Amino acid sequence: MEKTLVILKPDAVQRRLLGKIISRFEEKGFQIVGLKMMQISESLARKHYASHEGKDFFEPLIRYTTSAPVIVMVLKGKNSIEIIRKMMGATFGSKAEPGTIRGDYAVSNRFNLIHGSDSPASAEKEIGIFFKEEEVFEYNPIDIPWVYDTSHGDIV
Ligand code: 3AN
Repeated sequence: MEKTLVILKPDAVQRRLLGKIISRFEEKGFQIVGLKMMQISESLARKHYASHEGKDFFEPLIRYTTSAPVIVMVLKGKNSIEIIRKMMGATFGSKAEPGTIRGDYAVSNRFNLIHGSDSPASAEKEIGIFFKEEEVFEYNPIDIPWVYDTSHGDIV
């Protein structure tokens, strides 16, 4: 079971798309183990997007990310990082396939609604940046034996 960080960016909040986007993850079978609203500070945004520092889109990206409140979530599930990246779609709304979150709800090459960790190492780092240990919960959802086949000891 893998954990990943998802950010519903300022445009998702402003456009009242939170329920629709969160529902997709719940309906798919992922478990929400952390969730809060916050306004990302400039220093936090710079830390989160440090790998893009110096690129021409970096400053606009920082302004966008810090412009209004966001929802940050920790989602848990088998292969959650890869599956959630697929559900998000390509980086640009204009290029993302229909059926994906960005493909269905975004057209912009900057306002792309959502962030999801891109590797286990990034997920661990990003969860640590945005959540205190006590803000990430351990609980057993009652439907797990129907979301996965757990009848043989492993999770399939
Ligand atoms: P993704 O969010 O799909 O993982 P990343 O991590 O490569 O994309 O980029 C982080 C953010 O930086 C993207 N969400 C997007 O807003 C912005 N970004 C990435 N590449 C570009 C680009 N070539 N032009 C403009 N903005 C970009």
